[in-house]
Amino acid sequence: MKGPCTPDTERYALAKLAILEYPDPRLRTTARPVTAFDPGLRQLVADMAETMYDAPGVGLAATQVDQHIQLIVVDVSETKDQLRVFANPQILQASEETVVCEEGCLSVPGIYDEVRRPARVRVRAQDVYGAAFELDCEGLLAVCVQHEMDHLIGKVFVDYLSALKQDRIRTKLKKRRTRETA
Ligand code: K2U
Ligand code: ZN
Repeated sequence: MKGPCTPDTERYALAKLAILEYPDPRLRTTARPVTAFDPGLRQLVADMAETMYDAPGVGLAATQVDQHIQLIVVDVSETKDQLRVFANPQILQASEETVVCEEGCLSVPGIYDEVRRPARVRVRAQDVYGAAFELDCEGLLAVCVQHEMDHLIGKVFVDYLSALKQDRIRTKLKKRRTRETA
């Protein structure tokens, strides 16, 4: 897959990575900053993008593939050819205005529920070469970036739901896993 962030000089064999499933405790890990902007990072980005597109999803955090560094990939485009890579993302500003969006998560398969988040965020991050940038996000991009950045601090969208709903989700996923492994 040759994405916008992959220069011609570097081509990668792609791998679909295993996605950790809630309530796996590794999803609660706080990611550490990215410091090595090297071919290894670009390989991980290529594999995360492949995994995200295959799922399919519009975002994926390194935490979800058991790599505990501050790295997320996002592509909310219709054409699925606008991959955005955020290393060491920080939210600089968030709007007072909020939106409620029905969210899902590749780590919580089959579960969808409403979460309220700031409608617009200004994000500062580094690209895959370490170059800093700032981006104003709104719409699905704003929701997705906030959802992915939550993963980097060990948060999953179900944490915003009631204790009762969280209990039901854990029971439902446990039953499904038991059925699948039976
Ligand atoms: O697991 C993930 O982190 C990928 C998430 C990203 C996301 C969650 C909520 C809202 C927007 C993005 C999703 O599983 S990707 C699947 C999806 C696709 C379109 C809209 C919502 C969710
Ligand atoms: Zn998620």
